[in-house]
Amino acid sequence: MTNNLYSLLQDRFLAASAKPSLIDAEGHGPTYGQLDDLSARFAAVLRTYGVEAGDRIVVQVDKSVGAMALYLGCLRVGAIFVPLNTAYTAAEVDYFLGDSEPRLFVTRSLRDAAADHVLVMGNTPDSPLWAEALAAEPDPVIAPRSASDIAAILYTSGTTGRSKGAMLSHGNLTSNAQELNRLWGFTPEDVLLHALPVFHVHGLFIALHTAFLSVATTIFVPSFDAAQIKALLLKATVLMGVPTFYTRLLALPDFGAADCGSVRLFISGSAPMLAETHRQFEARTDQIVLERYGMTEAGIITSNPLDGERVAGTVGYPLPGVDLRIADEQGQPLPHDTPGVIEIKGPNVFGGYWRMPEKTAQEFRDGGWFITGDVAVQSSDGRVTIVGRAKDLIISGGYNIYPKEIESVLDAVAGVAETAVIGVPDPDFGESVVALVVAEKTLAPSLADLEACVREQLARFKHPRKIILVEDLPRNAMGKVQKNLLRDLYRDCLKG
Ligand code: MLC
Ligand code: AMP
Repeated sequence: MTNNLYSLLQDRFLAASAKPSLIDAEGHGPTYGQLDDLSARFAAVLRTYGVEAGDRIVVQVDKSVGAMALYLGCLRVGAIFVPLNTAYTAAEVDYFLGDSEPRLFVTRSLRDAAADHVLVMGNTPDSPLWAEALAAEPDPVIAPRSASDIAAILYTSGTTGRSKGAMLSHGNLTSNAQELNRLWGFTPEDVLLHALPVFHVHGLFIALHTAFLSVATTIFVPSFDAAQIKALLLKATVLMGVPTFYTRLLALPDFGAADCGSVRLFISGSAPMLAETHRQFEARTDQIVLERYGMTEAGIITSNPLDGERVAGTVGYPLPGVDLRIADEQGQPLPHDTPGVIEIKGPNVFGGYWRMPEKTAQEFRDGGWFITGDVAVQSSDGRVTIVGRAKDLIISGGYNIYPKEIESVLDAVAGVAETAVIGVPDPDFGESVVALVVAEKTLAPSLADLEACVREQLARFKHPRKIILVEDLPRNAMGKVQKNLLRDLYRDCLKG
């Protein structure tokens, strides 16, 4: 018996082979049978490049049916899929290639890179790798995999500024997909509206695996455009998104209940949704958004209920099979209603960071508890409310941005003495990045130098919306920069 996730998906796909799988806004796209066939062709091509089970395949391509067939092809071969944000700069990508040592790097345009083979794929079937797959004979073999074999590595930035590759196994992905399928009541009649990127767990695993397992049809659009989503909601039953999706829909003056008649479920996560957004959404649409909480390292961890009460500002209950506790800094469990860090254990929790045993050991406690870094309270009935973060992290439009990474880039600019990067409230993205820079006494850097350096090295979404030169940074008695004071001081600096 194999635990390859694709074997489970294939059973479902072939039982509903005539059903549309991933369709575009006009309703065109492969059936589940055709998606299975296309993934077998990608698997054949991977094997011609010598890809074997356990090899890494780094993929930085646009969202498309071909990209998803490539992902499924990797599962078939037992290769490890390593998706990268399309916004990453060459400098960022080079780090991931060096760290993961892939057999193949699939990219949008040809470039020199540290991989055995560099293959090009665009978002149309005539682009090189996709065309090669279409011309190949389907390879029906599905590599046997155990539940603990790695299916994907997803890089997440770290508080040290160095990205870590979270290793997710076939067992991790399968258990979370099955649980969510039940919990959110997915059926083959569902139509999922999908506007998320497919290089993060939200768009790739949480959304797609759930739809795939129930052979629901997915309307698969390249990115989020509020007016287009409003129109497509008329054909959908479920929308999954980050809070920015909902604030942008609410910003459309004519968005309301008439647009949502066929939708049974609106789900939000990846960042906190303001209680005010929940309230406005319900007032405008008569629908209560179901908020859930997740993480790259574990997929979905808690969810508000499908049938019970959905409470704004809370993230609901631990998924069945997930053990969750609120603990102090030493890992001692705390009583109900007492703030502490969320620690979790369960079949969805990753096995560790790629080639970083020490980092992995730091983030797990004895007994296998993973320290999430999110601060929450849990009420006596088990409901979890996130109240803060123990990790220095900014979440902008659902993307995680680690201040340390930006500080390291700015610190290296000539004339910079020290820096502090903070998140300030932003009505669209939830939080936005602001950098405070202290210049050296003798040589001050220009704003243009600082901006140029950031532009060259970091993806656009990480760029500070404002860089402010300051005299000094406030510190506590231990000499640590007091970011909470800076966040208060500069909270309105982007306004006006
Ligand atoms: C785009 N930009 C962003 C940004 N997205 N800047 C900061 N934060 C973001 N999230 C940049 C663009 O490059 C552009 O630069 C400018 O900001 C404005 O772009 P836009 O056109 O308004 O943005 P858009 O392309 O519409 O994207 C916004 C978005 C997108 C919210 C739709 O960011 C998105 O899809 N986010 C989802 C992220 C996600 O999937 N997270 C899940 C992580 S998994 P310029 O040059 O034009 O100024 C996870 C676990 C879990 O967290 O629980 O799910
Ligand atoms: P990522 O590492 O990109 O997977 O982001 C995971 C982080 O997003 C979590 O550790 C939380 O800090 C945050 N997050 C996800 N969902 C929610 C939510 N519903 N409310 C608050 N924070 C969330």
